[in-house]
Amino acid sequence: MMLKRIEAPTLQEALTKVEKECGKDALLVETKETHRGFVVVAQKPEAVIPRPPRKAKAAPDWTPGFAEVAARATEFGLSQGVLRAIEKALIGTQLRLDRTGDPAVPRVASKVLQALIKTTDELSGERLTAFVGPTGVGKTTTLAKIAANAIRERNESVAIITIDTYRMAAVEQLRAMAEMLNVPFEVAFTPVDLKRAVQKHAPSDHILIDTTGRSPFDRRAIEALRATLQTCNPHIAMCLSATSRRLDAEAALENFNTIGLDSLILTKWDETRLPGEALSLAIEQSLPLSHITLGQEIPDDIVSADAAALAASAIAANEQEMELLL
Ligand SMILES: Nc1nc2c(ncn2[C@@H]2O[C@H](COP(=O)(O)OP(=O)(O)OP(=O)(O)O)[C@@H](O)[C@H]2O)c(=O)[nH]1
Ligand SMILES: [Mg+2]
Repeated sequence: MMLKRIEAPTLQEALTKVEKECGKDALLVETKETHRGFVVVAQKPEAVIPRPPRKAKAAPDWTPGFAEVAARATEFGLSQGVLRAIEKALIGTQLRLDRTGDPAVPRVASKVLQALIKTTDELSGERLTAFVGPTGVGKTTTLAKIAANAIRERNESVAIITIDTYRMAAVEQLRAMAEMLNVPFEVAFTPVDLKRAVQKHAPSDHILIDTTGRSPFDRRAIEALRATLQTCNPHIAMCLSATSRRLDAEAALENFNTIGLDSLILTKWDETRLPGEALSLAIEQSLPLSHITLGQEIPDDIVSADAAALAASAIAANEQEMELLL
């Protein structure tokens, strides 16, 4: 705040000074009498940060039979757009939506949501995958989890390549992980290096490529990433933090999609109370989800995206309730 302290022997003189120094519309923050006269603390009007007008959020007018499901799913973060799509699908059925209390509504709503969530297990069959996304979303950690699980669960061979040479610490972070997993590790500084490294490890079941985190608004960096990855044409797995604000997540998906996204991994699911926001975005953008990551532990804190389980957690308050409904 730009405050000005003005002192004068009389209040009138102080106010005249305020007007002269801060203008006619100055705000008087404080006026007090002292043993020497008056002190006025004033604020220049242009220093006042205008508050955006608060838009009253209209309560969505759900059909009575759907309102309870909608309220619960909204608490999970599911968007109005997705909820409208579910409601629309229910209106076409024989369910009674004109009154509350039909126990079939959450069950059918969950099934509809399940159908809306596209999932893919392509990554487990993919030979060459690059992990892209904004800074710090968990690309490197997720890559390590996926590598470890391919080795542990399917006894497959993995090679790791990083093109994240932007920070040396990032190279060392991944080198340490590769050593821990006992898999070959390559650093590619140029597109030619990348091509060579991919050729060298062609016999591996999986080649996982780590990339530099980029601001979704740094179009040049994203374009450079696209051009580099084009040399080997990998499956592009986008990592998006489930904690991202909706508008930012939307921008991230839109801008990274210039690379051509094949699948989505929602990370940091454990760090948000509204995971439905990111889930809704995946649905709205028709991006298939491959994994959800739930913590920092490598390799345990990752699960394959399961549409039925995701829908159940979005619609039903708890599993017990879901069991009763099924
Ligand atoms: N709570 C939580 N933390 C995670 C998860 N995934 C990654 N992290 C943490 O997020 C931080 C950043 O992870 P990184 O894997 O380095 O992220 P990155 O996207 O590779 O980061 P840059 O390469 O710098 O862009 C680390 O502290 C990870 O342990 C997750 O699912 N949940
Ligand atoms: Mg990284």
